Amino acid sequence: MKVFQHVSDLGDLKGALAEAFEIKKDPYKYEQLGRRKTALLIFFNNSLRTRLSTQKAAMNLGMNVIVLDVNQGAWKLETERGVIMDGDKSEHLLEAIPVMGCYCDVIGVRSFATFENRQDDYEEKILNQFIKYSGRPVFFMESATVHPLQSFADLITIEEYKKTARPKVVLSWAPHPKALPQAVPNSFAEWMNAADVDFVITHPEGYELDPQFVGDARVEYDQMKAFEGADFIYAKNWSCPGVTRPADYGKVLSRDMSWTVDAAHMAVTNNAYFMHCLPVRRNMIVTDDVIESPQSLVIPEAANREISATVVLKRILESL
Ligand code: AN0
Ligand code: CP
Repeated sequence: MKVFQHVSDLGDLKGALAEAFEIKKDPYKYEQLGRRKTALLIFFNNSLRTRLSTQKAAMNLGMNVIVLDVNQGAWKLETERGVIMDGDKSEHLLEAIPVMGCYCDVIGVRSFATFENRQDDYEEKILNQFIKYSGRPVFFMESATVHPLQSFADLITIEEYKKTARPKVVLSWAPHPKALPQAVPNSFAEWMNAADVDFVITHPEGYELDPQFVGDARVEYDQMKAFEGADFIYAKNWSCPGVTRPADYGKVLSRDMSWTVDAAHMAVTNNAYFMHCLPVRRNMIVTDDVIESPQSLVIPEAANREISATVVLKRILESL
C-alpha cells in the first residue's frame, strides 16, 4: 500500500478487519517487519490520539519514529507556488517535502482543512504534494477531507460491539462553538457505506456532506426520527460543507442545542452505543451522563486507533 486515504486502499475490508483482530490479539506479531525502518509523523495541527496511537503502532512493528510539529520549531512554510517569499515564511513546502522524505521510509501527515478555499481543501492540495514529492508512501492522519485511521478504528469498534449482523448506525451532527472540519464525518460515511450496516446520516439543513462520501446513505433531517431503533449513535460536529450553500463553506450555520445527544435522544434508540472520535466538548456534543454511561464506547474507540494504525503501517511496510 503506497497511499492510505480511502477505505478502498485496504482492498477487501473483511480481510483488513480479520487482520485487525489478529493484531489486537497479538500486537507484537509483526515486530520484525519494521526493523531499521523509520516512520516520520508530520503534524500541522494538534493531536493527542493520532500522535500517540500511531507512534505506538510503529513501535509495535519494530520501527523507529520521528515526530515533527511543523508549527513548533520548524521553519514557517510557504505552500503556494509562485509567491515572492518576502514575508515571514522561510521555507517552501516544495523543498521541505523531499527533504523530509530523505530521513524516513514512510510518512504520515496531519493537515486540516483551512476553509480558505473549498476547491483547494477538497482537492487535497497539501497531502497530494506529499504523495507527489516525498518519494515515500504517505498515510493520512486527518487531511482536509478525510480521517481514515479514525474510521477504520470506528469500524473495528462496531464489529466488536454489534449484537446483530447488520446494525443500524446513525451519524449525527451536534453543536460546537467553533468551525470544525468535515474530515471525520466524510470518512465515517465512506467507511460505513463500505461496511455491512444500515447507515443513516442526520443533520440540520445546510450541513449536507459531499456526495462522494454520502453515497447511498439515507439522510434524515429529523434527528429523533433518525435515532429510532439505532444500535450505534456516532456524534460529531462539522462546519458547512458548502454543498448546498457554497458561500457558507467552513461556516457555523447552527448552534442549536436541541441536537446535543442527551438521555432523551438515547431513549428512542435500541439501547444504542454512543461513539465519538474525541476530543469532545461535553454538554455541547453530548451530555455528561451519556458519555459516562456504560453504553459509551469513546475509550474503546480510542484504544482501537492503535490497532488501525498497526494494520495500516504493516500493509505499507509489506509494500516497501
Ligand atoms: C478535529 C476535527 O473535528 O476534525 C479533530 C478530530 C479528530 N477536532 C477539533 O479540532 C476539535
Ligand atoms: N480522534 C483523533 O484523531 O484525535 P486527535 O485529534 O487527538 O489525534
